[in-house]
Amino acid sequence: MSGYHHGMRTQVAIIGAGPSGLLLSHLLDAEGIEAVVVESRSEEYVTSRIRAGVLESAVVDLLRQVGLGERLSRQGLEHGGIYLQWPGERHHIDFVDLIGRGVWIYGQTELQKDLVATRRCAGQPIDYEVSDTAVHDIDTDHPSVTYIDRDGHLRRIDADVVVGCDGFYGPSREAIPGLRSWERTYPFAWLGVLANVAPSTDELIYAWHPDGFAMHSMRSLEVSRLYLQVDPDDDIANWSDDRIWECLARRLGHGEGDWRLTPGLITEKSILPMRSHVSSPLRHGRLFLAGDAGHIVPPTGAKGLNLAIADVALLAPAIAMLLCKGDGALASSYSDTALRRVWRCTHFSWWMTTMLHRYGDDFDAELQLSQLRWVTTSEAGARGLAENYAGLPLDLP
Ligand code: FAS
Ligand code: PHB
Repeated sequence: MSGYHHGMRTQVAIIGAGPSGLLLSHLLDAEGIEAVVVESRSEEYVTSRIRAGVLESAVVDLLRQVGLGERLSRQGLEHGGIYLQWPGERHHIDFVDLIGRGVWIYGQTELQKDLVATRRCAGQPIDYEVSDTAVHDIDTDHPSVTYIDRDGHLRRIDADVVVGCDGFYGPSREAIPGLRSWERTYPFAWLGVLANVAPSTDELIYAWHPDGFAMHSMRSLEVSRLYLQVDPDDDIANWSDDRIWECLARRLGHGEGDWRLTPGLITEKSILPMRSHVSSPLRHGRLFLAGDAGHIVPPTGAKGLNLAIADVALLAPAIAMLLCKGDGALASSYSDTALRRVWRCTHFSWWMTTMLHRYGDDFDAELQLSQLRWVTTSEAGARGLAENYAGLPLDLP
């Protein structure tokens, strides 16, 4: 390939500056490995998009171990469990009582800001607003990434390893020959809102309702994050703020007993699809996939972000062993090891999603209510939910 404005040489070329790409670059830096990150969107976009909100305790432990826990510990909210609800009943599942650990509420936007700041402090640039990103020669020990930078120059990065952290719509997954994929699209979507109002609950409420699922989450003691089940082809233009609050109040049990939902100023609202996707393998030659590039889960189990972090926590030492010691054992086992956790979290996310969302017929509804009664009254059932939700240990080398 000729005619490059600038060629660059590095050890690891990372496509994508989301949480997986930036955390991977941070973990590689700690291993003394140089990485370059290219990103198609702007810094402002990647640090402001509203996404996940829950971090597993093992993930928080990891972030603290690698120097990313200071603001999280100060601003994050430690939660000991969640509420499961259906009309007339609300039950607390106490994770700490059941399995000895809980979760943290810390918006993905906040983690993203921490990651961007850390990479800037390390003097490691991120090439934002690139286009036409492509991977090359992944079957050799000299893979490369080409792209057009924000000034319109054709650029090439020669590397020892390329990692696709480019999310569901990035190019890296398609570069893997013979890739196998599993896909499940659910017959509903989530309408998500961010509101400048103190949460009406101390911990997250997941509510089954005949009209559809609703959830009350939060980002802080001043900002609420709430979700409604809607039709997959619904349009946000159909949802006035009043209609949203009325629907949330009904489904979350406003007025049942002494509980009230306090409405407030909605600052963001959008509809996001509900689907599962798993790709295999997550490695071919010198190309690895991590995070949403390799898998997508419906957000009902709060697993997407946590899975992305688990992938790169596994991948960083594997790359270090490969490049620093010439030992490819962990690199060879990365895909199988990561996919075991991906399928566990995919199953749990499917389980939570199919238990809590209103679809199917009345027979399905009775099955869901029976499952909810069992999970909230059986210690074995509650422990199973707690273990999966609060996070399985990170099975790191
Ligand atoms: P990301 O998608 O975050 O990052 C990939 C990056 O690659 C992006 O910045 C993208 O711009 C970049 N990229 C793509 N193509 C590129 C190219 N050709 N060249 C260069 N860069 C490229 N998870 C939860 O746990 N709970 C939730 O409530 C939740 N809500 C979500 C809501 C939405 C709308 C979405 C889309 C996801 C949500 N998720 C949620 C999942 C989300 O948090 C992901 O799991 C998480 O962002 C995964 O991180 P990454 O793997 O880094 O992928
Ligand atoms: C969120 O706060 O955005 C959130 C929390 C838990 C979920 C999904 C989303 O299961």
